[in-house]
Parts: sequence; C-alpha cells; structure tokens
Amino acid sequence: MNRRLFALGATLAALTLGSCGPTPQLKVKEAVLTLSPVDSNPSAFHFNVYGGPEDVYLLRVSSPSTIRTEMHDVGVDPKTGAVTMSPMDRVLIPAGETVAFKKGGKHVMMWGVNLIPRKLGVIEAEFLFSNDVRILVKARVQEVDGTDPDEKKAIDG
Ligand SMILES: [Cu+2]
Repeated sequence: MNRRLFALGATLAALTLGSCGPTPQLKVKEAVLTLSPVDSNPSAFHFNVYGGPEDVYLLRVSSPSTIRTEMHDVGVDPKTGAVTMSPMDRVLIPAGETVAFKKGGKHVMMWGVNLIPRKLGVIEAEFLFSNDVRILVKARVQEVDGTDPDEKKAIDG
C-alpha cells in the first residue's frame, strides 16, 4: 500500500518535471483607457489578454469607477459598408494565445467614468473569467490625443 502511494507520487513528480517550457499564465497587460472627449459618450478600454494553461472565456470587465461597461466587437455592415459595433457576452481566450482588445477591433466601452481615474490618471478594472479567476488591473488613463487626463494636468500644473 505504502509502496503503491510512493509510486504514484513519483509518477506525478515525473509528469510535473517532464512538462517542457514555462506554463502559460492567464494575464491582462497593456491596459489603457481612452477618455471620450464628450462626457456623456462612453470611453474606450483597450488591453491584451494572455491565455493561460487552458481555454477560458472572458465574461466581464468592470470597474468601480464606471456606471456600466460592455464588451464590443467591430464589424462591417455587408449592406451599407458602415462600421458597426456589437456587444459580446463572452470572448474565448485560447490557451497560450494572446487576444488583443485594440483600436478598430474588440474593445470594452465604459460609461460614466468618474473623477477618480481622471484625477489619478489610473483606473482599476476587474476581469472575470469562466474558470472563476478574477484579475485586477490598474490601467493608464489618457485623453484621445494620448496625453494625461485634463483633470490630472490641472492638479499637477
Ligand atoms: Cu464599442
């Protein structure tokens, strides 16, 4: 019995040591919130999601500094050729692959961004995945032209 358990343990150790290369880690990086020039319009949130050891879905991106968020994809209307945005309720993050939320593609829209991130130049966002992992991210906040938020400039200067 004891010998059997030992053998099992040795096998598990061998399997763990035998896997080649570092195990990919589910991560969110390069996150930037671009403030809308018009306060009543949503701001655009961009980032890269790095897939982990298994396929997962990104289910939600939220922030205590916003009223509402939505994940959107960008497409082209086949009839009119106009660029359209459609909400997504989940986004597949394949194991070991990078999914970019970038200008002209997938993105998160944030409504009602309050004064805190505008003053700090940083916004906290939480990413919820289908494997129950939550990742907290501090993202840079910028104006449409890429500069620091106006409120931050007003305080700093
Ligand atoms: Cu959108």
